[in-house]
Amino acid sequence: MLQRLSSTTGLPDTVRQPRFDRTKLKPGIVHIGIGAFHRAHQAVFTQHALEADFGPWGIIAVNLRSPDPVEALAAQNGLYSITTRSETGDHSEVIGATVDWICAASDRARVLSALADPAIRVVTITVSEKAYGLDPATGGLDHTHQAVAADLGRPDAPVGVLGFLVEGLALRRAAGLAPYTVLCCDNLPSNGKVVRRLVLEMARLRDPALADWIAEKGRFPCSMVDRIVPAATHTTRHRAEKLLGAQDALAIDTEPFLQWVVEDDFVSGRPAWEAAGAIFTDNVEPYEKMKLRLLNGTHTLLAHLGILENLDYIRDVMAKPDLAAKARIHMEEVVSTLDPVPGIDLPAYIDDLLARFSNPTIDHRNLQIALDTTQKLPQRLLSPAVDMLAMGETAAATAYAVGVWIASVKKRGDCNDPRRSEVLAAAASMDATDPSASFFAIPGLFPPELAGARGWRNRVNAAILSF
Ligand code: CS2
Repeated sequence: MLQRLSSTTGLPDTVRQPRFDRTKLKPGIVHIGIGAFHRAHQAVFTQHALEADFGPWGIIAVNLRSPDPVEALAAQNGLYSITTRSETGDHSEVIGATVDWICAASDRARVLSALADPAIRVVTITVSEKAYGLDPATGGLDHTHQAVAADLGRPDAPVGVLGFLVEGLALRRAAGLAPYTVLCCDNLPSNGKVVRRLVLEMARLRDPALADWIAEKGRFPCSMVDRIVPAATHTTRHRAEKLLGAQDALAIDTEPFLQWVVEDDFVSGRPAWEAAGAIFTDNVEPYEKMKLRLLNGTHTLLAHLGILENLDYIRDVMAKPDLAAKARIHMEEVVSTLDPVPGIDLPAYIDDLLARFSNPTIDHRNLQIALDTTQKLPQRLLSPAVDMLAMGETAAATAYAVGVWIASVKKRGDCNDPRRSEVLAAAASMDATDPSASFFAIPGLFPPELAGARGWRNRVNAAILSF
């Protein structure tokens, strides 16, 4: 049996390795949520930034619940590989920017002491949309969210991302330290502003003076992140094993494309991520709107079309010309809701997205993208629909995409979603002539501008009835 990847593994020359001395790397970042996306995105940017401009920016990788990636990092001295895949071939790179690893569920104290450590200056986060406890109807804290409720009850024993952020900031304030910068890397619009509001709300409920201190001294830059990273499978690990000549339990496949647009507003410094290609700006909003509406909105459409057509992967959907055409139609409609994006040619961006979705070497499961659709609809499909109706447009493509979602839930008879029971109840009580009505009745899901737009709702119905 092959040995496990570790700092003593002799790797083939074809594998790109960290070009800095890992033994000299000190921690400066805590990252919360060490799923595949983080491993193929922020950790890669940090590795390349360290290569260009070495400094104390090693990552302490924290997972809130599952110990699996933490145990794997421990077994591999913090190393893992990414395989960048395209038609021109596979390229393997070992990432060594991670210097420590903690599972919060079993070692809360060590997470809190990392957050309270003056050496930590930035906390980056990828925990997915549903983990924040954001009430879509108010934009504020959802007190019924499990982790939010737990963290409000026991602020000194956090379990959720907000609880850890707030308790960590409280510890720093008590110690007379500066706060850390909180850098949200989840696909939420104005993600930094959203997290700032939620952190302040939670902090205010426990201590108004703490909230005032965070409001004054804390920084929550917005960021837009982009890279297609399918969940790893046995095939992914097998492929990595062949490239590395060693076993890598954390291996992931990803596409060549990589983008990070970050608001340059940090409390006390950051790695030279620009040396790795990150774009720093004082306004991320046009970039994130472009990405959420064109990439993610179309992804949601394609994923549910794929489910309806019994196709496994996004690339399978794109291989059907009639379905690929729907992706283009969707983007060409929604693009009219976007402001000009500095440095980006939108028609070329759309063409590039269609090519990225079609990458035949990327096995991105439709079911993975269909996960948590209720958490994704507002920013991906519903806000552009609201904008288009306000512009006097029919917003036909967004209505079609919402209809496709409803039809796919109905067909599957299941979904993996925090609002699963409500979604399945709506699917079970669909009216023959107004099939979307039970979905529009799910509290807080559709904004009033859409719930009251009869013409748009008729288009949703027509889409549902076409399947
Ligand atoms: C996808 C995203 O799973 C999903 O909902 O749309 O994860 C997408 O692959 C990334 O945002 C690409 O940057």
